[in-house]
Amino acid sequence: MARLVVVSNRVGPLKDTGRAGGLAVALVDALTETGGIWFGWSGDVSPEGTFSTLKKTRSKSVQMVQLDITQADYDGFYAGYANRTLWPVLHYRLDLADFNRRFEQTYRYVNERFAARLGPMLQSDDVIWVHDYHFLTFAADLRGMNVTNPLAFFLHIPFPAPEILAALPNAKLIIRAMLAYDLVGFQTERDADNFRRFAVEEAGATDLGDHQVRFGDRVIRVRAYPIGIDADAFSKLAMSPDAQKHIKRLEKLMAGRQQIIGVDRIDYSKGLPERFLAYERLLKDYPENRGRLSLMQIAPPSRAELDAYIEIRRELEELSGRVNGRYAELDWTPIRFLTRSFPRRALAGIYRASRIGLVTPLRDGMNLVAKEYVAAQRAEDPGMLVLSRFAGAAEQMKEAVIVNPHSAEEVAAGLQTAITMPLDERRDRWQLMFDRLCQNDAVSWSRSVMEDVKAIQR
Ligand code: ADQ
Repeated sequence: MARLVVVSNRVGPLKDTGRAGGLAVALVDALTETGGIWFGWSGDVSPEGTFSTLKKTRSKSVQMVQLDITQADYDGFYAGYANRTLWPVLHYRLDLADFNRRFEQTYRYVNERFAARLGPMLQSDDVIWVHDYHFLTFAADLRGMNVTNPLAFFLHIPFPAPEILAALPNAKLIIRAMLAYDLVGFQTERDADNFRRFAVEEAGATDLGDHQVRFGDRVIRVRAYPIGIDADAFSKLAMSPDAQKHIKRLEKLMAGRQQIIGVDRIDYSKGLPERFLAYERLLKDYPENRGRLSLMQIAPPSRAELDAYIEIRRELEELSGRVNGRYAELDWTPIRFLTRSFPRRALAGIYRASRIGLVTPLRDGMNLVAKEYVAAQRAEDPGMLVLSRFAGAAEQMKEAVIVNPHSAEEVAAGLQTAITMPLDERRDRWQLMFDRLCQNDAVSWSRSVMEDVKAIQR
């Protein structure tokens, strides 16, 4: 069986530490099946950068290979082009994008350097699977080194409409470089469609139908592979003694009241200030919830060095202070805002103890929190998911209460629908979502990408 080589910005963990998410589990599973290499950035910055000695660790048939970058690479490639240019543009936020030629040059250079370091490790029948927006141009660099192996790519974040992407300088060149992959996978049909349209309308590709485009003499498969979670394992985790401990603690604290839960990295794509405003609106428009339904928002800071993130955190602290100041009672706090991370089993318990899962990104590739929340519920009395129409997950979780996160009124009304939903209806909706989660789990996701890339006629 052909070996698998996975390339992603951060690597591992190879062993399930209890913190690993569905993605790491699915990739380790795929790698273990065939044996292979997981290649990426070490997370370290050193003066030698991509010329440093490779850091290698092995667990059974899987080898982890990591590489440093320099401070200049970090600034231009990671903090620069990846997070200040591509992240906002791909999330439809042209207003936040920083277009800087140096960033783009460093990004292309770091992609080239990673390809140069991976090249010598490749065997002729390896299948290579590259992940996410850090490595859009990686395949073109490998092809430039005469690598002819099957190359698959998966984008974890959204792919915007061509009208948005056209604002990115050199978008055409970046997309043409992406057409050096054999398979380009997205979270949703809409994302795949947006890519196909840009490739055809702007980059000179031809649509062949049946999820394929032609570019030069190459045929590229472009389609949606919605990522899943390990639903069965997560559901069991929510019933584990450790999760029960958290459930008991929370139930004691809530003393018969109910809770809405939000869990997100602090990021402008997650719509957190809008969420706090919608909850405030709920207390105003539906006063029967005062003193009875609180909001717990768990949000570990991410990429804390970027100003945009510091600003959101400040805004959230201010908003929660305002809502709490206005509505808190002696024995009731409306918003609890926790800026820390939790082990997965604790999270599973927190989801299970919460009557509503509130997931309202302004844009999100998929959103695994929505799936984890549903997987963690009690079959006999499940909580309800209130989900943004702009999360990729909304394409598959139509039984959730779907809302427009930009409208505080609409989200408040959605919350009210969820909180008053009769048990029978909650059970029916939950069962449909849970069954679908189990059928489309993380392992079946990686298998379908692998099957498709291997089936490509070359
Ligand atoms: P993210 O933007 O990170 O992922 P998401 O899909 O919600 O978003 O995944 C977050 C993960 O981190 C979840 O597994 C969640 O449980 C965990 N997490 C969040 N806050 C936590 C906390 N405080 N403590 C512990 N764990 C926490 C990107 C894309 C998404 C896409 C995924 C996977 O932006 O759209 O769904 O990749 O492809």
